[in-house]
Amino acid sequence: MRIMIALAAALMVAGTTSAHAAAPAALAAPNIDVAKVQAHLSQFQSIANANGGNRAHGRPGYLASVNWVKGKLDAAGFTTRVQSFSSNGATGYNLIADYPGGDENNVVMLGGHLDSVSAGPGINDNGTGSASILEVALQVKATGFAPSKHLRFAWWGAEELGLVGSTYYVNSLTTTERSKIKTYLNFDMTGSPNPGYFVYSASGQPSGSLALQQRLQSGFSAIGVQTELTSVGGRSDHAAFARAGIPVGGTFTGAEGIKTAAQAQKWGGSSGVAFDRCYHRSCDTLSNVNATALDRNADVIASTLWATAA
Ligand code: DPN
Ligand code: ZN
Repeated sequence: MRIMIALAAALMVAGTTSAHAAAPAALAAPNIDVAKVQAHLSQFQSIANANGGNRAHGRPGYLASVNWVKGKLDAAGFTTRVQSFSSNGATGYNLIADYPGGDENNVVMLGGHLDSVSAGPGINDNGTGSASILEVALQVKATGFAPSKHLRFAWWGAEELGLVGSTYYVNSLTTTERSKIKTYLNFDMTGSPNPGYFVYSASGQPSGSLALQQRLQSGFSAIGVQTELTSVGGRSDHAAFARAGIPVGGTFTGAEGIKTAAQAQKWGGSSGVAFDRCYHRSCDTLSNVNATALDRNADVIASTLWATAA
């Protein structure tokens, strides 16, 4: 406050009294370095390679993934917690990471599922969303972002068994804790090899979701990328949050759906071919990721987080 008074006084001396000039400049969101996101994907691939080829719920590659992400966050000063639950006769884990500071009554949450199917390493589904929110979290710390809101990141377990981890988390919250979460943004498959650029439609979602949809859309238009809206309905981890009345949003580059001619015209890639031909297959490896889509989505995740949490 003292700085603002001094600034206003200086401006008055200079003969300009614009209140706008005295407002503190908002810190710009960082451009996320896709090479760093790709390095995290390589770790997930190595973890799968060392654990029977997958990172699935109930298999050693899943817990190894949790421990690796947790180590990165702990080293960056996040407050982490592993929440366990039981599903299908095995223990599952959610990893929750809070960034110290901000208004704890106004929480902005970002999440994605960390488990793969048992058929393969799950690099696009969902190493991509997991690695991207990890790098965004690390950049929050690296840039010294001090948002007015409180930031929480989550890596969900057992999504592939039916959104089990995220549902368990939302159900585990008290009414008070739940009401503090004002935003949930979900990132599930953000580097599909034949990518589309989809933003979750706010239609039918809790009020407040439209602002998130629009912020994600503006993030893409700012980098010159056209988007389409998609109704992901109950197909990913935002669903439990939406059911609890929490505004939700997210991005998606496509799964088993087929790219149309109009979409190929708009986005490049191959029409008549799935957005991700290796969806839920053993070939969902490091080579199953489009680096441009991965990069653009990571940048939009960062710009949307900065704009939402400021
Ligand atoms: N939930 C994704 C999966 O893990 O299989 C697929 C998906 C994501 C489908 C987002 C639609 C929208
Ligand atoms: Zn999947």
